[in-house]
Amino acid sequence: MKRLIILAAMLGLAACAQPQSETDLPENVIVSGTNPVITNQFTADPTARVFNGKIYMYPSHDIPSVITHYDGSAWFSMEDYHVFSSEDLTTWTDHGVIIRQEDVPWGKHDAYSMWAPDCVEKDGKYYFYFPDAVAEGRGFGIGVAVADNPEGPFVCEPEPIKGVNGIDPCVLLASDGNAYLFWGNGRCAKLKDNMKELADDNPREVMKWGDHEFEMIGVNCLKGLPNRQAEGPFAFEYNGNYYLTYPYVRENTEVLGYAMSKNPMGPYEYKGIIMAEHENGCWTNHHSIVNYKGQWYLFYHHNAFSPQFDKNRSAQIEKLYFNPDGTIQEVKPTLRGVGPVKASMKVHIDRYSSIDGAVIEYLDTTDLFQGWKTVFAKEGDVVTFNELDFGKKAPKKVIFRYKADEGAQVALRTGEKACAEFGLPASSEWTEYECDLKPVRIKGLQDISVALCADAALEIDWITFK
Ligand code: FUB
Repeated sequence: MKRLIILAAMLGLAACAQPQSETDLPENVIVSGTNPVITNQFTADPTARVFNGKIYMYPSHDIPSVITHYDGSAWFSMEDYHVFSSEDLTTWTDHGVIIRQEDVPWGKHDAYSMWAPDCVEKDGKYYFYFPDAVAEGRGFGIGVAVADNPEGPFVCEPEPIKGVNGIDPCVLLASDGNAYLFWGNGRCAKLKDNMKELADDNPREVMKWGDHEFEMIGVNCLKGLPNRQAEGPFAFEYNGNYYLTYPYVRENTEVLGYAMSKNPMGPYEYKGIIMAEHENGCWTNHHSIVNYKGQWYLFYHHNAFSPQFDKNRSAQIEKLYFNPDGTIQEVKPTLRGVGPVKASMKVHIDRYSSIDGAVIEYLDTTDLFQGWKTVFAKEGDVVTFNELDFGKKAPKKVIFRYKADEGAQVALRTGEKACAEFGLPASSEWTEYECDLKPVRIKGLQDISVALCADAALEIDWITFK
């Protein structure tokens, strides 16, 4: 047996084995495929980058509020950064903390102000840009930390970038050979080749604050465009156009808008909305746009795991499409997200693609990271979960994790077709119940629906197939 295991390991067979369930996975691996993407902590302001064929996400890391705003209200509290990576947008590895507020030589070590970051690669080095409250003086500086690998270890530069005060850095590596730093409210300046300082030939503007005159380096690319409380600029280049995308307040809360230009430093022309206000009133949104394996994606955030406090946000992903003229089609937030979900995984149907009658509730109101459940009551209540991957081999069983005081009759459909009905016995506790799927054979990518056949109180946590 031992010889067989060694042979299997030599052939790489062990490495190829698929995890059977989410619970078999190491602690730092998160499987979701749906929104929110990361389900074990808050992940705001997600910047996605592709390095070495993998997608890396550098979000900021909200925690429950430990500091208060000047008006006494609970406020953003962020003490460190994690980095996550994925090859399939479903299975995410949390590489752990890359920088803590105590590691920043020039930062205020108890400010909890590690807001939206970015990371870019140049000549084999990874440059991580992050805002932090400065220890000396007031406001935010932007720091750089450098690593040989996208997951670190990152080493902080001793000083923040000189001439930059503000938040939310984004670095555009433009096809003109220059790197441009965008930050704050759409301000942009060219970086030196060392990626750590502003170039000497940047334009300079003299600004006035009351009687006080001061000089700002670079240009304000959002001057004259819709920009009320704009922040979080994310710039990228595609098909000969530069895009400056940014959150701003259109009415009461933030939308994601964008402008286009033929030059990295503008002038930019406003083009419209990428994502409208969050319907639940979550005040901020913050995003990045990335092409991974030929598909464009919008990474953004929402307060799904913290509906009562919108400063605890979570990263979500949607597909993004361009029109032939280069403009961007508006993106709607979904629960289903973009990651492939295998029928053999726990399929959380509460991350539905469509719903009729059934309602979604938190599983455990004392620990929202436990996720959600689908609550059925009336005959015909139904949820549909799109693009569930059954692979080439039809499963023989379906397992429901459910509760139903009096039992319930449910139907499983693929597309429009009802394919099987199951009687779930009465259970007031969460229970896993296995039903025979034979002779139904479900293969390939399928939209599946779960519907209640007759009035009953039924709650489903997840279903899975084997
Ligand atoms: O995460 C803190 C701040 O909220 C970010 O820097 C802004 O873009 C907004 O998302």
